[in-house]
Amino acid sequence: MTSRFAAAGALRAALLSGAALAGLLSNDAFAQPVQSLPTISVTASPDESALPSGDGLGGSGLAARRASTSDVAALLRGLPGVSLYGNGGVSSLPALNGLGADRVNVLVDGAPVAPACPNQMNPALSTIAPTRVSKVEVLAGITPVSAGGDSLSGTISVESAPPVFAVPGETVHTEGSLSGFYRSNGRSVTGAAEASVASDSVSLRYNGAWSRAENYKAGNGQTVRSTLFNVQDNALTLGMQRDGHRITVQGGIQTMPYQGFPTQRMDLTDNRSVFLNGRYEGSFDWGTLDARANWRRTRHTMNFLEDKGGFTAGGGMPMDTLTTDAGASVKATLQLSARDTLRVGGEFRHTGLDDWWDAVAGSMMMGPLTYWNVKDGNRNRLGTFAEWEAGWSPAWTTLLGVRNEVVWMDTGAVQPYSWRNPIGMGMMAMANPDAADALAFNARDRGRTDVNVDVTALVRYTPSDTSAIEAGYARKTRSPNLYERYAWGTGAMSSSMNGWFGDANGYVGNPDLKPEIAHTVSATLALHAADHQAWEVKLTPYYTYVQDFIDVERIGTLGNGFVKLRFANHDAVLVGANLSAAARLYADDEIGAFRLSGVVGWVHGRNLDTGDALYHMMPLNALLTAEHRLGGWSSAVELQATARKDRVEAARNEPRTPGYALVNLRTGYEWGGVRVDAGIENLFDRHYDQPLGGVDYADHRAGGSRGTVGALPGMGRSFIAGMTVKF
Ligand SMILES: [Cu+2]
Repeated sequence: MTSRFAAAGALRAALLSGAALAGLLSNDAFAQPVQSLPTISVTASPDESALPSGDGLGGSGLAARRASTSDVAALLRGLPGVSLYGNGGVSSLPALNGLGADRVNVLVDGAPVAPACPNQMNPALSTIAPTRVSKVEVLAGITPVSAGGDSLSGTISVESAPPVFAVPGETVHTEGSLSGFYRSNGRSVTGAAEASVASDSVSLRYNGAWSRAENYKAGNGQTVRSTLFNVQDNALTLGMQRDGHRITVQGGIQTMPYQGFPTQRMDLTDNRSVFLNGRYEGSFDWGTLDARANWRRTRHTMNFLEDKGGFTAGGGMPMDTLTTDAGASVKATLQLSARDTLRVGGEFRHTGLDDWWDAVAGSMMMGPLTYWNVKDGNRNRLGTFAEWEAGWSPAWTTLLGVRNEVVWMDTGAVQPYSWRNPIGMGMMAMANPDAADALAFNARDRGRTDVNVDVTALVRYTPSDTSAIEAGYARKTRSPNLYERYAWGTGAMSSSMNGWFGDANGYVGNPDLKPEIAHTVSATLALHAADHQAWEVKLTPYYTYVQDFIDVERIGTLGNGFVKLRFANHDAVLVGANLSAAARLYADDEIGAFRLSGVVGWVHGRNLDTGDALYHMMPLNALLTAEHRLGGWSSAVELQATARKDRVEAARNEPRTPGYALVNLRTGYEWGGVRVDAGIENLFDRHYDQPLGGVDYADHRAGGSRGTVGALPGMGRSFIAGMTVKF
């Protein structure tokens, strides 16, 4: 039931599964010599439509990522259309085709994870350790409605490994692995363990991972403050199967004692997340059924780590959130005829959010009451879809889908630190705009219901065994998140606590925000050798018009170049293209196989109302990779080049960044159950600023907050070593 779209995917997808997956995780991505990507014999995995599939770079580009990062989002680096907003060391926010954070539908084991922090310190991909990830799928641009709604720019789906079962003739199956990774810059250490025991019908697995790092050094030797982290991840997976039916139950606890946020005014000082997932997969005469349920509770605490002054003067500034995500989804795939496949499904998602800041004893500003940033916030979503895929002939396939999403949200009455205005007396008196803001907020009607409609239409034409064209249109809608609508304080301090943009500006919500609607037209032209191995080229231009794009308007300044912004709807346009190519240079049994691959990305975004650039548009960038493989030994040299960033969003005082080029080396060897990895990232210790890294707020503050803040420097040279033993 593999779709005819499977070769190039819904216009630009990169998929890692099976061997490639192993590749992602074990630096072995070109396991099939010279095959650029894990192909595409994707079984119609019941959870996702058969549509998504592979694209150029995947395997080789991702190889060794696991040894080089503790951040799941960073595993995606180098995939066409992917860029990353800088955040904490394990909490980058991925963007697809220039649209990031909430605008991407990020699913972890089929479930979205709502922001449980006003700075998105605990985004979806931070909730799973890289060593537990067994499958990563990226669908950018024209995304089938069956992949999800409430997003604009595509879907990133991360899955942990399915349960393993004993094969016929094996009474009890056991397997496991131990791995360790070390990265010299920031002295980062990761340890992970996995063990499974299974019969042919019941399976139990444990996964554990622990990772920590100190502050990293930039290329000029300077330590970049607030880049440390510490995270532990434990999960149990129970699987049961019989006669084409499978049930998986998974639960886990993630604890994060600290994570620094160089671009934020606050750091994460405790984050505990508990989750429980259940899944049923069944095969029937009529097709397949996939039902999932999920529950997650996250308790998150922020304050200042040592780099930002620690718990100074009476306890710093404690900030807390408690978030519950609960939901369920059902998808059915019906093979109506040899020509027609119908996918129908529905999902319900609930998020409950409390966000409060305890009073600080003795503080005039922060007391005597608890500040409620969001109280009893809730956001609910009911989605339904139908999608019809038809294979009219071997050359022509069409896909048509419609999705409805009803989103309703509300929040309770809030409270400022103090109702008095001004605060203090005499010469010390200070205006307290939060008191008036809270009164106005509590007096207004805050409940909102959005009825959203998404549409996807795609056609694929395969004129020969060396070419394919896909073209399509998608209308995708995202309703505002709870902070975009309900963060209410316009005070300098209260507003500067909200925002996930890494710019240290202040953000104020807007209950009257409308959902943003993206209309995207895109096409993918793919040319390749008949065997899919000798060479391939793929080009995907896209054009997106976003009606009511949630951008900002300035409502004040905070000093030192920082500004106060309110979320506001504007119309916007994004134009871009992704190009990927790969070629086998040489292959023989004696000296092995050589392969060259590259990916180039370009995007341009503009606010049509103000003429301003959109925020965090990645400048022209390219990743070139030369790889060699011989038996169990694989190596690569990467050249990562990024142009200077001149177009920046004036409204947010976004910093410009110079162009740069980095060289990375890696090699890995696998024999029997043992795998060894080594590498050097940023070989020449180049000093550079990350175009989407945000501002270097922690160093700015440590330097006395003088002048205006600069861009966050990237990591200097790092030596990498890793070892995995399977048993
Ligand atoms: Cu936070």
